Amino acid sequence: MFSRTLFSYGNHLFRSSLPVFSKRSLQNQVKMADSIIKMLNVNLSDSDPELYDIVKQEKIRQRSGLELIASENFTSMAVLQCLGSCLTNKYSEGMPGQRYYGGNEFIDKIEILAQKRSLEAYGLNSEEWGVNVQPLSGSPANFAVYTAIVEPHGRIMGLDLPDGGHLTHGFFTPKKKISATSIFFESMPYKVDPETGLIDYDALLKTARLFKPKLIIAGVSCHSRVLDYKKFREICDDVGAYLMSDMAHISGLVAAGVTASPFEYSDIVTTTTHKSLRGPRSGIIFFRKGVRSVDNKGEKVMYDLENRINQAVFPGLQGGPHNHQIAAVATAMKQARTPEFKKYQEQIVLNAKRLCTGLESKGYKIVTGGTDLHLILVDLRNIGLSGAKAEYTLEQISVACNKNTVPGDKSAQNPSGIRLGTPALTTRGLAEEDFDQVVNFLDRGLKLAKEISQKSGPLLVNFKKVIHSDEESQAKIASLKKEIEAFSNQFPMPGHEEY
Ligand code: DSN
Repeated sequence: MFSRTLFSYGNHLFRSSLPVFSKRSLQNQVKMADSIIKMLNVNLSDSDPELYDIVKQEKIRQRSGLELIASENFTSMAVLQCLGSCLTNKYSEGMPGQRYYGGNEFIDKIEILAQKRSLEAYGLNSEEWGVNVQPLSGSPANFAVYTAIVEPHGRIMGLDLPDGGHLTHGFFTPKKKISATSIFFESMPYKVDPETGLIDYDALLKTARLFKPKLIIAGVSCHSRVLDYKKFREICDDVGAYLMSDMAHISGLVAAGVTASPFEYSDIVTTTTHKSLRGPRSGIIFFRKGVRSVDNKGEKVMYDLENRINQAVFPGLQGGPHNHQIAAVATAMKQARTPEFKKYQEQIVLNAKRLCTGLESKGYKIVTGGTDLHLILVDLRNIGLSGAKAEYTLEQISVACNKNTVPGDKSAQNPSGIRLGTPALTTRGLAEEDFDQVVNFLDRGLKLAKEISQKSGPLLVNFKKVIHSDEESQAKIASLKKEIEAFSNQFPMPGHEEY
């Protein structure tokens, strides 16, 4: 159409103001454009068979194995469609209505929808809470909060990583500052009681009074009990700190109302959106608005978190938001308000409890003696197996989980436990009786690991050698893997059939 319009004009003056194209060169250009578009419209399977094949193998792995990593899930077709949409093409630095790029009419609508639905999913009133849906994931969300409200080298307290906290909550070792939180801020960990595995709130209060942090984090990466947010609030008030709750692991359970909500007591709540919430990989920051406190003169002290947090995300730490992720968050938050989602979250907890009692009945020790949530932490010290050997053996039989420190562990490099979570398999429709079978597989896998460990001795490197060379061990692994894959393949998975 472009070429026809241009060549239909006979007016010399008009033509002289345009670049001069010959008919042939325009036809060539159109041809070239056609061939570029053709190339860009080729399916992955044809344009890059090598990569397509790897993606397909990953899909088969996800489907034929037992996915017990507590932080993973299988997201919906609607989320996958947002992630694979044209929204990935757009730059939109800034906030809705105040962008540094043109062409954001629809992107604004999407971000506003994601904000509105995020507040609704947690029953929040927009007078009291604001939300930023632009963080690329949980770690950037947490770092944006610290950047916003804690000055460089200001003080932060979070649960120690070996005790179940997250890296971004400030992890460092005597030899090295590991997390950027501990490099750019001063972090002081609090701990769980090594006997009970429960958070030691009295010790936290004592340390907080001495350390006087600007921010205390109530959040975990591996802890199976409900946090006492009220107690955290009291401790924060005692020392004048902000309370940030990182609900990444439990944000689906919170949205469904099947566990305690951190919102009542927190100043700030961060979350990822891909764990129990079952959305895309992304991050969100909720922050309080309105009155923070009343001073001794009776004057209201207002929260001033909104601009600080928004500016810490952009331009402080990030560039253009990932609009495909934000759209996917919007649709995941819509799903989170359905009755099916509530049932799903209830089933996650029922399944975790069944997994826990099943393993206990076979002699495994569960840290804290149980679970209220979506995960359990198995302490393998009483069976004499390291977390790494357990994880590696289970991986060989198509069971995915992760090695994890247990309270009292000296080294995060050589942890004594494994963390098991139920959100992903619950998405595939497994119910309690199916978890009895999962327990059976886990028990057989761990017994096999113990057997191999007796042949290999303590070192992981020798253990791996035995797994891959000892014929008897290999035969047992192959047979168990086959059984597990046959079991797992019975259950459906959401998403594209093709990949
Ligand atoms: N890596 C996540 C987890 O597995 O808990 C937390 O970010």
